[in-house]
Amino acid sequence: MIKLTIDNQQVEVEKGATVLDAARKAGIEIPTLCHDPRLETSLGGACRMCLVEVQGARTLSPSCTMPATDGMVVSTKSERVVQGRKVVLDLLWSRHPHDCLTCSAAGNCKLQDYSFEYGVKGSRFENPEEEEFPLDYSNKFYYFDRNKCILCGKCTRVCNELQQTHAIGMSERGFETHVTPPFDDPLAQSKCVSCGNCVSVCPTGALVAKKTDRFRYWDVRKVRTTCSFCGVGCQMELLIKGDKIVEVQPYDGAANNNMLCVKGKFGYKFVNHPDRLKTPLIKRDGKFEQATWDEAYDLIVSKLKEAIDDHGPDSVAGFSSARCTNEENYLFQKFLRAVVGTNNVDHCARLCHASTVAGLATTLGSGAMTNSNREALKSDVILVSGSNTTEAHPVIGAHIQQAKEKGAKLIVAEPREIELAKEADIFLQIKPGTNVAFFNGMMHVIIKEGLQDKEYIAARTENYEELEKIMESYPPEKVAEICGIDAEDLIAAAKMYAEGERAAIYYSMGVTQHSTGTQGVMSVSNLALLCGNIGKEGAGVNPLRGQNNVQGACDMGALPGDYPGYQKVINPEAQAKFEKAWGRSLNNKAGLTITEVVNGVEDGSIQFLYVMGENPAVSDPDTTHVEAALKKANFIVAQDIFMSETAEFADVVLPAGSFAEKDGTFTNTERRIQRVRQALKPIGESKPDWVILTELMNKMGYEASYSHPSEIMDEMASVTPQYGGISYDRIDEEGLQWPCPTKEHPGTPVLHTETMSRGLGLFKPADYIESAETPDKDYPYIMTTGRILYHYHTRTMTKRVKGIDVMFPESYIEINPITASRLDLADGDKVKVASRRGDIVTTAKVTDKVVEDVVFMPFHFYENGANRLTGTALDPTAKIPELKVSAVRLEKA
Ligand SMILES: Nc1nc2c(c(=O)[nH]1)N[C@H]1C(S)=C(S)[C@@H](COP(=O)(O)OP(=O)(O)OC[C@H]3O[C@@H](n4cnc5c(=O)[nH]c(N)nc54)[C@H](O)[C@@H]3O)O[C@H]1N2
Ligand SMILES: Nc1nc2c(c(=O)[nH]1)N[C@H]1C(S)=C(S)[C@@H](COP(=O)(O)OP(=O)(O)OC[C@H]3O[C@@H](n4cnc5c(=O)[nH]c(N)nc54)[C@H](O)[C@@H]3O)O[C@H]1N2
Ligand code: SF4
Ligand code: SF4
Ligand code: SF4
Ligand SMILES: [Mo]
Repeated sequence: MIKLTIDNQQVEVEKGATVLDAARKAGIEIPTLCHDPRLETSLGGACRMCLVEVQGARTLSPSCTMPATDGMVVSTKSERVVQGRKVVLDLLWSRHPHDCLTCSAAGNCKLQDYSFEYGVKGSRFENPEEEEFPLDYSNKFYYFDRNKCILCGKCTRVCNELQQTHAIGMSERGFETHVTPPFDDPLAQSKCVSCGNCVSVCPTGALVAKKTDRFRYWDVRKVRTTCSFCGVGCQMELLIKGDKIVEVQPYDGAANNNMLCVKGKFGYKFVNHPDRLKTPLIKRDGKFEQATWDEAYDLIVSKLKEAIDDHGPDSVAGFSSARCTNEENYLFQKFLRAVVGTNNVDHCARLCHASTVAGLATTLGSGAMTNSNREALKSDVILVSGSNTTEAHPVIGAHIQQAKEKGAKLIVAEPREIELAKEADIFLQIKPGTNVAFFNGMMHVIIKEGLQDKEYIAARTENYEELEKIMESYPPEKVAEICGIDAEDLIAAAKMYAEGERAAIYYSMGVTQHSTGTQGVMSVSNLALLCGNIGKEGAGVNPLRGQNNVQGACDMGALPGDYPGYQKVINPEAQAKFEKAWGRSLNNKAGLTITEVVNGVEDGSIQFLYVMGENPAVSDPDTTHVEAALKKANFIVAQDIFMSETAEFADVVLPAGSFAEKDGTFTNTERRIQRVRQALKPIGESKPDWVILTELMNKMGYEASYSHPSEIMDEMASVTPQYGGISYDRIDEEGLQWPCPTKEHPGTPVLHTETMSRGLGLFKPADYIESAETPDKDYPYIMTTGRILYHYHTRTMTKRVKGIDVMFPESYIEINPITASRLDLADGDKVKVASRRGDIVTTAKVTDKVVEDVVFMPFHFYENGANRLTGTALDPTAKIPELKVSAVRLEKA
């Protein structure tokens, strides 16, 4: 430890700390314009606002780069220091417009604040001839005003060091220095991904979010909450003026390190969009009419009772929502199980990580991400497969890129040349549907080279013999042939992974959404076990969970076979436990999955379907079939924040409050339970989902009296062992990671450290099986589907964010240039795409991201959507559809 004196105060800090760190530790405020604790210290010191005086030194020094040393005596407020800072401000004003009166950054500007504090009104050095630079207004979400730039360099460093997009830098020298994309291109033509992380750190009004509402920063309220898009679980503050969100700023949560992506930062405008559902609607003669809550409830209750009485409780089914809170998911499944008497409850995890839940539960005993978001920074090798991380989990993608820049090795196994593939040490462009062969090939090489972790295998696993036997038949040449890769690359990747001390695997839909998805997941687990990579910091098997609360929806038992906490409905002890807790006798037959419910709706065995926060008319495979079923349905309730394509088929539509209008919790991909806080009154007559569900329980004669979601949390913690120690008090500032069984438990960042949840890690080898559909003469191309950075799923929210909608208004298909020329297609041409399910006309996007016989479509669109083409082949264990492989035919339209 190092001891120094600052402003007569004794301070002790670790070696390596700067004087600024030491002062902050002692609670002494030193002004800074360019400092950000996340950035590399040695590159700081640009603004010189943090000058301090060190006893014995001739000149003042910036405290942010000066190492604290033993015995140092520092003054942060001496007359010399104050004069020095005034000169800094004076110089800044010499080139800065006096626009504070009309500047939209006023109130959120450090230059303004410090000028006030130090009494600096303008500059002695002012140059009235200064030319005025035009604004760069080209980006859809923010603009750059070079006139207000003070060259602190924070934005460029955030973009380069943290976000890792390298879109902007400092150009030229001396008086001409300025922030810009390469070649002085406009921002819109740069690599910028509109994350806004530069905007969030700009200390002045140089980088500013475009605003639709004029507001002053001193007029807004800030409400801390959790992002409602993806599973990274970024923490943010909503800036509220009146009844509107006017801006979003990142907050420094454990999962996001003060970063956001474009959706979190700029995608909030759906909340106050005029299209929000504002009253209940009842369909009469094919047309929706406004109704009161009582009318809607009465109709729902009578139809629900009719279905139960005439056809039994199993004629009722519900889709719960990974967009809703834990508390709402808990109530939804409780409603179906305890009030209706059926286990027919499922949600989008079925289309997503059902194979992870099944696969990892078998091999490790817990179907969740083993490690934490920011542990990528501790890995020395990172293998990414079937995860387009920088687009689907952007903040985790940035962490992986940071790790790579710090020296970690990166291996990417993917059918598309995604962003991470461009930076990878080894990129294996595997054919869609060949994961099991690929992972088996990796293991074959590792075993052959003797690189497996023999001690770990002996101590912590079982069934190794079977693995060794099956892997024998996957020599690199054979696997290379199946996967369409180079055998040498496979060998090199296997060695690189095996030689890592802390080798992490990140995977997502490219592994799970296959008819062999569960085997793909278990193969990932086999590979990690083989090299002793489970139970270790910086390593692990990391399924990136997709939706903001899909981890929580699974944890809460929105699954047909599981009560909260994965307690099985077929287990009599679990049944007895919940019968006691809920005071009703419960059904011990596992319920139906999403795709089975859709079939049931079509054949009439499901009479009543309750859809809360899901949009299967767009997100389920084979849209034509789904629509036919929904059209035939006897009775549908849709509870949503917008009139979704699914809600159009409903008989009753209930308007729900969005994430900004309710309290609750979301559980992110790293199992962290984080608070969601109400910032606005529900829009119109809408009600938070938990209120609707509570009222419906009572209407159905089941007493429920929750006055706040924290009471639901307390009930659910009492029946869910993993959440046993969670309460709102404990997670107020920082969320906790489950398992957290008791009030004293600190939460669990890394799973399976001592033993696996199931005891020993189980090797579950499988042979490679082809996808259900492979290309043939009639349908010669493999189509794979997925996401893009800007849109979120079925676009109910992102199509209502203007900037996003303008950029990606309609569906398209990625086609390799050779394939395009074979079909006489140019970029932007219309192309007809047909599969065995149907055909669509979309726009060709010619790119070498995909290889010749593979095409890719984002699935976000309803019109000419990818799911018109996808099929319903299922993984037999997890019942997840094969959304990643369909055979298609292309022709110029
Ligand atoms: N911007 C945005 N972010 C999102 C979402 C969103 O809609 N928009 N949705 C969220 C949700 S719910 C989820 S589940 C996640 C999904 O996150 P990801 O799984 O990362 O997203 P996808 O684009 O579906 O698929 C990832 C990659 O799998 C590859 N792939 C296709 N077939 C195969 C294969 O056979 N093997 C391998 N190894 N790879 C293959 C595709 O080329 C694609 O790049 O994203 C979450 N984040
Ligand atoms: N071809 C293809 N299809 C796919 C995939 C793929 O990769 N390829 N991926 C699949 C995956 S991984 C997933 S997760 C699914 C996602 O499929 P869905 O879950 O159906 O998609 P979302 O658009 O997220 O639907 C959520 C709905 O909830 C509403 N909503 C938002 N917030 C709230 C709220 O607070 N309360 C209520 N009541 N409603 C709310 C939204 O308006 C929207 O209508 O799609 C799947 N479909
Ligand atoms: S950037 Fe700050 S100092 Fe400059 S005009 Fe705007 S509020 Fe004033
Ligand atoms: S918005 Fe993000 S990607 Fe674009 S310049 Fe700023 S930090 Fe870089
Ligand atoms: S990375 Fe995910 S959680 Fe974070 S801001 Fe983006 S969408 Fe929201
Ligand atoms: Mo998902």
